[in-house]
Amino acid sequence: MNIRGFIFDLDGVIVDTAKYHYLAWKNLANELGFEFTHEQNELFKGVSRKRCLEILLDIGGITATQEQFDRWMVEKNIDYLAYIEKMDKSEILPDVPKVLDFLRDENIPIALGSASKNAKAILEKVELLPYFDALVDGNNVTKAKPDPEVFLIGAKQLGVAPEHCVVFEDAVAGIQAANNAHMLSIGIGDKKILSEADYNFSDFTEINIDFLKQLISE
Ligand code: B16
Ligand code: MG
Repeated sequence: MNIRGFIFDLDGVIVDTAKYHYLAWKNLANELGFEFTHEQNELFKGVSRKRCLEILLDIGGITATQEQFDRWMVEKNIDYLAYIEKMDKSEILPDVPKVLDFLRDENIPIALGSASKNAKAILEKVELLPYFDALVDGNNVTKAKPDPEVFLIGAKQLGVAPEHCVVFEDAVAGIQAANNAHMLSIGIGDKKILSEADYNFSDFTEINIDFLKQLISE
């Protein structure tokens, strides 16, 4: 399929940071006097921090001043970073290193395409940063997924045409962003939810080396 560049989302693909986002948002919701459930947390996956807070305040029926909004964004992130601080490589999702090692051995460039502004710190904590040739995260993009911007910048930084890139994503908006970028999209997670993906796998244990070889073969 002549794939020359691999782009990975972070949360839900490389590590499960959603559980820490959940705890930090829940702490904030409780402090503001309402509950925040696991089901509601699903709405937050792949969504920017600012948009998450807007949705959270909607759930709680709270109208915030700009000053409060900014303060709660900072508070949530400080709380979240305390969880991130304790992460180590045991939190890498199963068989992700298998895929990254294969790509490194084949000299295929690798990029991160994440909405998180904490992406670099997380990759450092789990000791995967050296694998990445390009990092595109919440600090570099102006338009959120499903806009293709994050992945197009990633492809550009890798020096690979979008048509020769593949994206691994766990969020519907992420799959749509990859499709909008004219890249091959691979859904990691529930096939029913990620039905717009070109290929679907529950996780990386289902992706074998033969499939990867097929992707990079001319
Ligand atoms: P931060 P991804 C996303 O990561 C998360 O899924 C989403 O829940 C979070 O709000 C967003 O990053 C921003 O994260 O607060 O660290 O900037 O899936 O795009 O890697
Ligand atoms: Mg994700």
